[in-house]
Amino acid sequence: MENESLELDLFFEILRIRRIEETIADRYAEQKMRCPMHFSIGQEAIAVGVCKALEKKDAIISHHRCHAHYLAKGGNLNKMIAELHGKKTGCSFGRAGSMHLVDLNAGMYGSTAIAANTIPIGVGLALASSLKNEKEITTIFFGDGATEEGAFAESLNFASLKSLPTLFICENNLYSMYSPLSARQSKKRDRVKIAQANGLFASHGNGNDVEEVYRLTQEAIHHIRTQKEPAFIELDTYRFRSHVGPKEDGEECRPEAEVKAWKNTCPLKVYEKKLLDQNILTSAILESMEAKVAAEIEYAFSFAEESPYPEFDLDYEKPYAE
Ligand SMILES: Cc1ncc(C[n+]2csc(CCOP(=O)(O)OP(=O)(O)O)c2C)c(N)n1
Ligand SMILES: [Mg+2]
Repeated sequence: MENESLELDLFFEILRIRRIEETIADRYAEQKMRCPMHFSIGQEAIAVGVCKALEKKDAIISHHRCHAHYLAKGGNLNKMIAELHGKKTGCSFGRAGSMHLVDLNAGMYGSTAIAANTIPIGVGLALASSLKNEKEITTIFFGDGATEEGAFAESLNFASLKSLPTLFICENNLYSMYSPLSARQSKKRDRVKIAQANGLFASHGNGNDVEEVYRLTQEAIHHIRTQKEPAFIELDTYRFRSHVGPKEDGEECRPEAEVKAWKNTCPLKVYEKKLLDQNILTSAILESMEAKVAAEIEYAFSFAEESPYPEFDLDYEKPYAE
């Protein structure tokens, strides 16, 4: 959408991703989308702020919670909704589902469900672009839980050793499934320091503040381009739904007060208020944004429902992306 300012662009993207995921969550019970889903509701500002600072030719790679990354990078919404429906018109021809979104036209190189699995794959993409002397940056999105895997440490070391144009984005939502960070990592374990100790440029910020995310990403990209060193950013955030599935805080064992406090930092609501107070956003603009998104979502769902299922075959040699 053509907006009049960077702020409105950022706001629109957060709103769009929120409404798309809310619609998927609301319609999940219809059982037309049969794959497990991990929602990014509450965490959208990271995907939006990071991807806004990237160029179209830059690559991203994601993990099981990938809808927001795919959409923020410019992935095709119709193909995403069709993929969730298991339809032939999906971005992986209906053969993959929610955790394996890919859109090479948008530089979205895919996602997989194995924790930390895509971190070394992203470093491999950066190695390829470095060997070919291309200028693309590869951004790897992963969670706090993934930083406990050996692949994370190995990837930081290799990217740094080979000066690869890699941007590591850790979305710290405090939980790995149902386990809080305090039950999994020492209080003294500092992921920013781990990245620095491996030779990376590293920073830490508020992942629910889209302007801060955008600024930190721009700084990191500047560093990658000028110093030829990879970068790492840890961004604090919180998911508003259950680990998997559309439930609102259902069966989560998360303290009520904690959930409430984080909901007060909602990246959409807080930014909406800020922009309204600054007269950058008006209720008329908001209304037209909501209408535009609603029409886009309605079309995507009709497209998905009217699309055919793929023919049943077990030919695993076929590609999973165009
Ligand atoms: C190697 C591996 N171990 C365990 C799992 C089960 N699992 C699925 S999602 C997840 C949580 C990952 O947490 P985090 O990386 O913080 O991402 P978040 O879900 O919080 O976005 C786990 C442990 C897995 N998919 N892969
Ligand atoms: Mg997590």
